[in-house]
Amino acid sequence: MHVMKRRAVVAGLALSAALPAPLLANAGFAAWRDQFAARARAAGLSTQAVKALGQAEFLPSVVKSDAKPAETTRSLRDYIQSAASPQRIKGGQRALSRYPTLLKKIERKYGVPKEVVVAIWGMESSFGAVRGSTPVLSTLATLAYEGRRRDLFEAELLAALKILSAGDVSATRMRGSYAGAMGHTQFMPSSFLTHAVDFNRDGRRDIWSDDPTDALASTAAYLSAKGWKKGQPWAVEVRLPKGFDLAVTGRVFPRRLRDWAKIGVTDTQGRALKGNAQGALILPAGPDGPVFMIFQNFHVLKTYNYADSYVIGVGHLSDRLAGRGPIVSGYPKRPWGMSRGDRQELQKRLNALGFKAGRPDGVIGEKGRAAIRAYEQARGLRVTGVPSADLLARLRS
Ligand SMILES: [Ca+2]
Repeated sequence: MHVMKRRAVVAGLALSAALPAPLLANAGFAAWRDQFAARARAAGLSTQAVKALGQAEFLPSVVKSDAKPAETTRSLRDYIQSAASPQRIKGGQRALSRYPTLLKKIERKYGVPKEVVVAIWGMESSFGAVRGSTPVLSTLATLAYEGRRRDLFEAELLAALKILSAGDVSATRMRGSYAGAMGHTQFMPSSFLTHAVDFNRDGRRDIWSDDPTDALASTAAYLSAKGWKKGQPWAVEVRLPKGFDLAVTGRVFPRRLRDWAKIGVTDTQGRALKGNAQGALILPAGPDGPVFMIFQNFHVLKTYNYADSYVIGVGHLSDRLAGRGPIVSGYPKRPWGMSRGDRQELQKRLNALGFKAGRPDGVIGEKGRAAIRAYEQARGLRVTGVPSADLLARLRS
């Protein structure tokens, strides 16, 4: 869901804005809240919902959490090892064997593999163990009032009030994370309104209860609505031939599998790729790390959480739950043949020249590669989009 987006936004915020002087629960918040309640009343939301908003509190801890970088930058290897840890794989297997009928029904209805649904469940709340216990109205009201992304959080607050008006849950039970993400698979209220389903047909879309039925079905419904392609993987690990022209890699350059086969791309066993499915190559740890052929479902998962590492983590966990093996490739100590400091410098220098390479975190992804292509084009160089020590040397001179 937008959980993912939410996190990306939060991370961006942390960089772009210094935290204003400490905000206190004060008259300002109460006045803002009451004004918002009046708006909600005028918009036709239920008396009960409006009343619940009147009891929302300012939560300094939520502001503090929002100002903190969402995730320290971990290497791809660390991220994947934690996403698909033995413990989480075991938890996923337990979930699969605990809810076989439910998961089968969900898969049949929405076309999303049960392992993918369970993998998201594991990543978002450790299979329901950590769903978040902060009152959602207070969280969203605090974030909206605090103001760095007021429009976004006001919209989410309004969506939360609509959920209350619809009677899916009581304000007391409507709890979630410090970002307002709710339930087993951490839906933001706006995603809930569009995608949540009452799968057990008790008249309420209940993603908060211990019973994960509605939450898991809602997750599959969400992915289906975002274009999940039945029967296609999110990605497969592949191998590139020696001397492969890396200029053709990147999310923005899809080709048919059989066309990739023609230029020597194989599966990890060295077998030729077959078929007309469109795939693109991504190199999240450079050409010496794991190389993935990504498909449409990769992009679908990105709508849940925009970070490539998240998508790879969820996707790989789902593969493991489906009985497929670990990632074959090792991880280079120096992705793209550069130290982390050098990769960060490369990003900074491109940014300084007006080529938007993104946050200088040392992880050179699609944005960084697009910036390199733009730089190469502008300088009349061969356009490759490939980060390298030579390129850094050129940028320094
Ligand atoms: Ca229900």
